[in-house]
Amino acid sequence: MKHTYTNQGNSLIIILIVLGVIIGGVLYYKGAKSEKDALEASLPSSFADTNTSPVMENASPEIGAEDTMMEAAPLKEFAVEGKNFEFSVKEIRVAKDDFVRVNFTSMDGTHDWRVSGYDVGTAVVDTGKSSSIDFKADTVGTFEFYCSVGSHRQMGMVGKLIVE
Ligand SMILES: [Cu+2]
Repeated sequence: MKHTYTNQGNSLIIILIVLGVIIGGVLYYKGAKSEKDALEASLPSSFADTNTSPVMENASPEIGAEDTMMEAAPLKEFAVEGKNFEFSVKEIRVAKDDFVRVNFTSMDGTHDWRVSGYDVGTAVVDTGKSSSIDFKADTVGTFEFYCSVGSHRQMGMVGKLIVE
């Protein structure tokens, strides 16, 4: 008799626990759903309509601005022209860890712009064509930049990249 009573007591506790879990689950689901609805309701002016409504692009310029990588370090940009057989810029000086962009244009002949010791360079371009290269100046030192076409380097198509 006592044994049976104990079992009934245990069953009641189990039923209460199961009910609690079910009720808790329903409440959690509703809560999550309303959070999701609230999130979606706050989005139309930014993410939700970005793909379908180009007009909205200017409405949310602040989105992602804080995450922009370009703000991490300054971008130092240089325009370099090449001809037979010299560069318009003989020396490029930057600070360590600067992001460097070289916009190279051939004014006459087929040339490129490469940095010895950095293993970076533009494409080889013909007269009137341009090519750009981006790199991070992460190694301090003085490096020779040069044109890798034919014997242009030996003929004087060189300069100095100084990272300090
Ligand atoms: Cu050249």
